[in-house]
Amino acid sequence: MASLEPLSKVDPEIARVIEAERLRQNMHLEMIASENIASRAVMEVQGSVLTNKYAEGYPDNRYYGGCQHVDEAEKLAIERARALFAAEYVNVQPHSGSQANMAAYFALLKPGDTVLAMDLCQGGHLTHGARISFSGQLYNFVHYGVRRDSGILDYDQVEQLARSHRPKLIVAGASAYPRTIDFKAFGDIAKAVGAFLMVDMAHIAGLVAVGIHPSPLPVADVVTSTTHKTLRGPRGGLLMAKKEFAARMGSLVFPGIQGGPLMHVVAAKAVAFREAATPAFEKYQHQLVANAGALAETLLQEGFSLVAGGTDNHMILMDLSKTGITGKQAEEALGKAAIAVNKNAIPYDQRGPAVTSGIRLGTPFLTSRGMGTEQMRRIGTMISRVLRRPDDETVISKVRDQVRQMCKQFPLYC
Ligand code: DSN
Repeated sequence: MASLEPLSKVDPEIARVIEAERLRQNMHLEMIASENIASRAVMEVQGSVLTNKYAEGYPDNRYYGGCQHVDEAEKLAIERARALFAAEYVNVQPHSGSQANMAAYFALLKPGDTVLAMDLCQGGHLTHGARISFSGQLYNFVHYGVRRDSGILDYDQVEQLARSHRPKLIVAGASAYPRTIDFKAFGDIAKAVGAFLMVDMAHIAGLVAVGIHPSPLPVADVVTSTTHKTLRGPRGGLLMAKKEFAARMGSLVFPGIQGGPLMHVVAAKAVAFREAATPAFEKYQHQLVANAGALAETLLQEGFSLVAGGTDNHMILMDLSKTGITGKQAEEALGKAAIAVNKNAIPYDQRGPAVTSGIRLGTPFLTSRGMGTEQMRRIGTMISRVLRRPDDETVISKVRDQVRQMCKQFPLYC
């Protein structure tokens, strides 16, 4: 018989890990741009009996019996995502953003085909053709980047590379780009060279859902995303496409690259899409963008350089190349002050990815705790103090105390 004992009794070691991580999240300023706080409802679904169910296939067409209830959950998830993003075809089964991208590539390309995407070192994604990823090994990726003078996407370069390489697919979307992406410009270029256009909107999906960022859906053949970044759902992937790609995308996700869908996560995605259609979520998205703006303004006033001069979205990329400290040192010093960020390559970085000359900051997590622009200004000042004296334990300790005070005022789950 399956045990009804609580985790603390069955496995005290893992129970301790969870409690320690809960405390860490509660007592740190979590500023990783791709992280967020899932709602209690989303977590409740993930810890539900749906985790017990096998449901290979799609609603009303499964390889297992007893799927009537999980079918309903998946249909709800599909319908809600379709309404939220005005999508023609939706697949909620990809386990991750990487697998959504893999399914899209397999559906549109043959090994060796040429693809044009943003370089990881310029702010792109790992699965957009980095050599260490399956994508870079299977396909002939050509990369575009941002302009050296402005840090803004170089649409002229995209067009020129598209015309000279004639890619079968153009990929737009970024993991470290703080400005609005002109999806229409990408659409026009793709059309001009007869390429498919795929947009990976993982970072900005929440902003797109409420209309703060222009949607890629009207111009892209395929749109992929994760559901746990600004969208604030469970950790997972999402794939949307024009209806002519529906059958191919469906068979590539399952059985092409995945087996049974994680029905507890699929149902949690349905909950997240419902939450994302509420006025409260729209208000939250506006607040996280305002928060990023206030933080950027403070850091600029403190004399720091920001890639692309600031932000239009939820993230900031600090350029530390003229400060004498590396991204790695900055991440470590801020970590000691209980501020969690990630070192990140800046465009044209002279240092390697394990060191870098930048750090990436994001506001989704802190905004979900209820913090506003006033807190962001204070955090900007704290970050500045630490980065000016990264080896000064007294400064770090004082900032850590301030962080703790702020965290107590904005508990993780009130
Ligand atoms: N690893 C993700 C991020 O942190 O941005 C990219 O998908």
